[in-house]
Amino acid sequence: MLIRRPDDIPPSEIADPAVYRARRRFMTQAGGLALATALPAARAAPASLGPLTASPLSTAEPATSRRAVTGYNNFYELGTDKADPAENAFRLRPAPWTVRVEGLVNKPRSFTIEELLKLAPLEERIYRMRCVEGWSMVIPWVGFPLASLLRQVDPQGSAKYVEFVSHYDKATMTRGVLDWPYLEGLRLDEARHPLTLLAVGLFGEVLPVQNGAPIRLVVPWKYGFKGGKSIVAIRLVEKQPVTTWMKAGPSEYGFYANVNPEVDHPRWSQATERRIGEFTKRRTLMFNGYAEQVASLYGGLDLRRNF
Ligand SMILES: Nc1nc2c(c(=O)[nH]1)N[C@H]1C(S)=C(S)[C@@H](COP(=O)(O)O)O[C@H]1N2
Ligand SMILES: [Mo]
Repeated sequence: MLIRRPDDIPPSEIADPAVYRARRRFMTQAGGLALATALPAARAAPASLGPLTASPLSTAEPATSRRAVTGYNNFYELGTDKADPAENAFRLRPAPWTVRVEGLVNKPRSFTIEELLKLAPLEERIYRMRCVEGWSMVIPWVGFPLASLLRQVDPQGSAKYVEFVSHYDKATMTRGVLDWPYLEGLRLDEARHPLTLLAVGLFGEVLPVQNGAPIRLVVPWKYGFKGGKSIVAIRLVEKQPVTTWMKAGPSEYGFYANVNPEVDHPRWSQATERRIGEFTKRRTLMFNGYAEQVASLYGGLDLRRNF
């Protein structure tokens, strides 16, 4: 195995060693590019291999423990208890992986994970996340804006919504419970919003399977369920998609699913939340604290009806 001498590495590439190791591990998992990155000819490494950019869009709040973030999950394909996804992680193989981007676009195509990582520099984005069930976390995601991917496929004028299809394999995953494959959706302007992330990692490391490896959606002003995991297809469509949770409970789960302390879920108050690791409840903030950036997307929309 070829190893670069320290003086082969431009200062711009020197990252936190943990981050660097994680990236190497990712590339190995993602299809054996590790060797290519070690070759001197590849010194001008693709942007996606550069150090993580710290994002001004990150919250300054302390991150939830890695243990909770990777051990307390909703990923029903891998079981319905919070501990199940971590335990059943071995059932999903995150490599090799491709994501089809199709529908109302001028340049439909499939992207391998390696290709996706080259689309934009990877950023660390520390986001508040809130589940409709009433718990919240602060998660240091690693990813790139979904907008960077959408630009590549050139959406047509008739495209108004984006549908996200998760991986499903009935031989190895939960049967029944929900309608599979798991589907999520966003309006095109929400999908293009700079806060909307495709995550490929957390805590500077490759995304664990239970968190949606190798690539998942993260939309911090919406309830956690909007963040489809282990995405295999992204479809640009004209009509508002019917998502998995809308099918499961149309009176409980709307298309928008914006965090809104003023509109309760029939079974859970949305006024307060329990931050995992804390004992006193917090007041839930409008749009999960991202109102300044996203409220303008919903001018004229009755958020009580469009929940
Ligand atoms: N494919 C898929 N994606 C999913 C889910 C799921 O069951 N399957 N659960 C959602 C819900 S309800 C939540 S709260 C978040 C949890 O993400 P996390 O486990 O990374 O915190 O994932 C969302 N994405
Ligand atoms: Mo959730």
